[in-house]
Amino acid sequence: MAKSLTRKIIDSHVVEQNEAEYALKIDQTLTQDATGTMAYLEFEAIGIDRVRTELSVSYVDHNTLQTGFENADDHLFLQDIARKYGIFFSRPGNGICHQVHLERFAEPGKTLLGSDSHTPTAGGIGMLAIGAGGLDVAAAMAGMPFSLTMPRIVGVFLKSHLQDWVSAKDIILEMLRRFGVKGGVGKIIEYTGEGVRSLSVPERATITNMGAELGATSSIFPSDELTRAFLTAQAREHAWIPLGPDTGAVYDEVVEIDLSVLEPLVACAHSPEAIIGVRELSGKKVDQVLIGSCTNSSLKDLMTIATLLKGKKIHPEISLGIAPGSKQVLSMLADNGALSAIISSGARILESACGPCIGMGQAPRSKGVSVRTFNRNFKGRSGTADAEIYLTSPEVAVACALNGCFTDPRTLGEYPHIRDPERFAIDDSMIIPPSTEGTTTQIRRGPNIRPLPKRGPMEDCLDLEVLLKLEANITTDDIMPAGSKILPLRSNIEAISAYVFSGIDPDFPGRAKAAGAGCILAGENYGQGSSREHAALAPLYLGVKAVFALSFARIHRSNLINFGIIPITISVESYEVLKPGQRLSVKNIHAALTENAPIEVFSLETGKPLDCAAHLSQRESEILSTGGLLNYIKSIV
Ligand code: MIC
Ligand code: SF4
Repeated sequence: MAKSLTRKIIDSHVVEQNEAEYALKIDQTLTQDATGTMAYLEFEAIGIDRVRTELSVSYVDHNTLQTGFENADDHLFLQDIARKYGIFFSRPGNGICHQVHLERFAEPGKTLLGSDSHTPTAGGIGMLAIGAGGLDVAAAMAGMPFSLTMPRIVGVFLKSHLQDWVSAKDIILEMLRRFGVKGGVGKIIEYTGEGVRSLSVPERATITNMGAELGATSSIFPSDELTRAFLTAQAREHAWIPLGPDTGAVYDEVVEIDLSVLEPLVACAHSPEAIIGVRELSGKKVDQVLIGSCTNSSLKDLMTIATLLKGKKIHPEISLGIAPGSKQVLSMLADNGALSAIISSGARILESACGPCIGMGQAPRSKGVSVRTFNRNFKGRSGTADAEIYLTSPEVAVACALNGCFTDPRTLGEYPHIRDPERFAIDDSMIIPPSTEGTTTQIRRGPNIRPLPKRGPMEDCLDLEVLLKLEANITTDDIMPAGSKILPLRSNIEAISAYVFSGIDPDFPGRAKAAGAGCILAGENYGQGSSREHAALAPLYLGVKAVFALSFARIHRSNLINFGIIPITISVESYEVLKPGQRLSVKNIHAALTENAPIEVFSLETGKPLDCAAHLSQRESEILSTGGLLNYIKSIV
């Protein structure tokens, strides 16, 4: 049978397969600092001397705003861990993990598991790259395969090519317009067709990056001559292999996008799926414009905006912030003079890091309107609860910065066609290679780096209070918010647990602790967004033992299982009758986990059964029985 590209990579990496799941060999891993400290505490707990992957990289890009000792201590801890266990360490200032990984490490045909939901960015180079919780990444670093339910493979056929002023961001916004934030759940999105040939690797990476917002397991492009040109320009031609789908490859679903009819689009506040054409917003006042993030901070993106800003000044009512994605991009802008055009326009230059994308500075004014080239605009994520965040391409963002209001970039005149250089400036001095004398390294652990919370084996019966009833599409930012105040607590579960659901219900932590054991009730797609396992670990610390939801987002569901919280699917009827404060009894858990018997859930108020099911694979049941993935790994090694 003619195979898709995804299928080829899966087939070449399958180490075990049963009806429900595929276990894949993982070639490379990446972590970032905000999820990395936990991932490495978990790796230490597994007790292996050295990573067993082909390549593992630890990046520092999220927690770079050092308002106290915590983040700097974390950076040192991560640097020591990398030295000890054979991991490359990308120092703070070197750039955003996904941008740097694409430039310096990603390889077509290989697999990558990263403790960040935007890991699929590397799919732009033809790699099967998947986001996961830190513990799954720790297990992969220990040489264990990564299991996933076989996703449906969607072939997206790109036809023709984009018009001037319409860019790669508009392709992924079009996908979000058509399919929404749940549209990619359980799917790998494979881009193919003649239109692929008009998109460079960084443009492809913008699209695969934001496949995370569709809820997709991964997104991928073929590896072709343009991939070869990119790798050659990065002095990594040796990593290139040609790789694409067979002619007539069979897909589970097929989508067609005619690139020539796309228009500049915008994702409106507060969801990446609230898409409209920029024309419809024309004239609406904008207060802030931010350019950067792992979605749109490549050299091409930044050269485009520098060319558009050259010789002009931004609107006096606009604050424009620019964070180049990597040190490579920033130093090339400095060397070729583009940085000076950006600075002269009135832009504020931020360091090469996630920065405002994760609420680390640049919070907009109250009720402000902020236009960003980022990938997420969940309410409150910017640091200003009542601000409206809009997601756009760099072209739209610059047009807004120049005019002070939403502006169709097609009014700006001639389009600057920027091409990638034949050779990028290569200087890996901010990446510390693994040391050969790792074992003697002493790990420096600051006082905020606290041991992992432990959980014993699964109980057979649980009495749980319904602590909170939530709507659909609850994000991990809702569950465990980020931002400059909370992010420095990522290495300290006890401290960070005080902020669980703080944007929705500040009393939640106190109520959960008082209840002793509790559960959360939610609508569809519970836990969409980030891979942060703190959204499972911190609720666990507060006594949450189960989550009842109409459906779950993939990474968060795995994180719940990894920490011994049972994800239970509930019917709409049962969801509707339940109220916060009611008590539930969950029975027969052992039989449900070991013999596939139905899990039994009763309302303690009415004595009536609820319509629930725990759809677990055998591996997931075994993990839950032992009380989580760490206990499970210890039970099998
Ligand atoms: C995000 O964009 O939400 C983050 C911050 O990069 C997260 C990871 C984290 O919470 O540390 C992600 O996307 O997984
Ligand atoms: Fe960083 Fe934002 Fe990308 Fe997350 S989405 S990795 S916070 S730049």
